[in-house]
Amino acid sequence: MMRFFGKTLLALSLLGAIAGAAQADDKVLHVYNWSDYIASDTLEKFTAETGIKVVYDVFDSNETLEAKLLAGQSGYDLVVPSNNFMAKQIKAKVYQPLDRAQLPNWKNLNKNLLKTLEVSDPGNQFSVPYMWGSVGIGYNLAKVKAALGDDAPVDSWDLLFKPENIEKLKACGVSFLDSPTEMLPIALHYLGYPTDSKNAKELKEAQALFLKIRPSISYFHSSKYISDLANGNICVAVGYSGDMYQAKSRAKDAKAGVEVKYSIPQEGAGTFFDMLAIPADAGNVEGAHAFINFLMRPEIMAAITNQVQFPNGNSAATPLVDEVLRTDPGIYPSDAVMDKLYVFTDLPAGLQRTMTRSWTRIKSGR
Ligand code: SPD
Repeated sequence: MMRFFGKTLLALSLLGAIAGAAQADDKVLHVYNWSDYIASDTLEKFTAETGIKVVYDVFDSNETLEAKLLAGQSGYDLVVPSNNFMAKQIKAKVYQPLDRAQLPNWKNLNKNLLKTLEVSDPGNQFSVPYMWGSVGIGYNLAKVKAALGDDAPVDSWDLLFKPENIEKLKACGVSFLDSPTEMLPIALHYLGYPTDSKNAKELKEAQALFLKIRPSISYFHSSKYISDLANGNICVAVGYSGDMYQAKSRAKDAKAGVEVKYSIPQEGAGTFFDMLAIPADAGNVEGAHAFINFLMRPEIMAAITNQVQFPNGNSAATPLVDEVLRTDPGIYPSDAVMDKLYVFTDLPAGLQRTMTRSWTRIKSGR
C-alpha cells in the first residue's frame, strides 16, 4: 500500500513537473534570425505584452541556418531563411504549415509580394515575408576617391572585378560576403551568364574572376563589415543593403568624419526576401504564431525598418516608415532599378555543393 502510495506520489509529482515544464516552455520562444535584423525594443515589447520570453540567437548566412535545420532538432520555434533556400527546405519538409487563424495581421502584408513569393512557397502556406533587400557595394567615399580618383566607378562591379581597381583599394581594405550562393551568382551575372548556371565552363570563369582578384580581398565575412565600414577599418564591402545603411548611421553617430555610401551597381544586383517560418519540430508553435502576428503589426514592422533600414513586406507599415528611408532609392529602389535586380534562385543541391567547393578554393586563393 505504502509502496503503491509512494509510486502514485512519484507519478503525480512527475506529471506535475512535466506539466510545469510544458507551461514554462509555452512562455519561452526560441528565435533564430539574421544578425542586425530587429529593432532594439521589439523583443522587450513582445514579452511585456504576452509574458513570452524570447531566447534570441543570430546567424549571418543561409548556409549556417540550413545546416542546423537539415540536421533536425534545431531547438528553434521560428527561423528566418531567405526565400530561395526556403523553397528547397519546404520540399524537404523542414517547416510546418502556418495557421492563418492565428495570424489576423496577415491582412497587412503586401499582396503583390505574396504573389511573387509563391514561386518559393506555393499558396504562401509556410512563410511570411519579413524584410528584403539587395546585395551591392558599400564604400567609404573619401577613401575610395583617394585611391581611385573622383571618377572611381562606385556604381559598377568593375570597382571590384577589375584588378587594376581593386589592387588600389587593397591598402584601405575590401571585404566580400562569405556566401558562395550569393557571390558566385554576382560574378556569373557580371560575366553575362545565368546566375544559376550549371555550365562547368561558366562556373570556372566565375571562379577565375575571383581568383584573379583574391590577393586584394582583405577578408570574407557576412556581418563584420558593418562595424569595419563605420569605423574606417575597410573602405569597400560587398554586402546587404540595410547593413550598409546601418554602417552609414553608425559612422554618422561616431562623428569621426567617416562617410559611408551604398550603391546598387548599374549592371544589376541580387535581391533577396527573408521569410518567417516555423520548423516542423518546433516546441512552441502557438508562441511562434503569436510572434509572427506581432511582427506583422504595422507600427512594429515600421519600427524595425526604421532601425535596420531594410524594406519590409508589410504594406500597412509603409506610411509609418521614416520618409527619408522610404524615398531613398538604395533602400526602396525605383522601378527602373528594380528591373535590373535579379532574384537569387533556388539552387539545386548539386549546384550548391559545386559552388561551395569553388568558394573554398577561392578563399584559399588556389
Ligand atoms: N544583417 C541582416 C542581413 C540580412 C540579409 N539577408 C540576406 C539574404 C541573403 N540571400
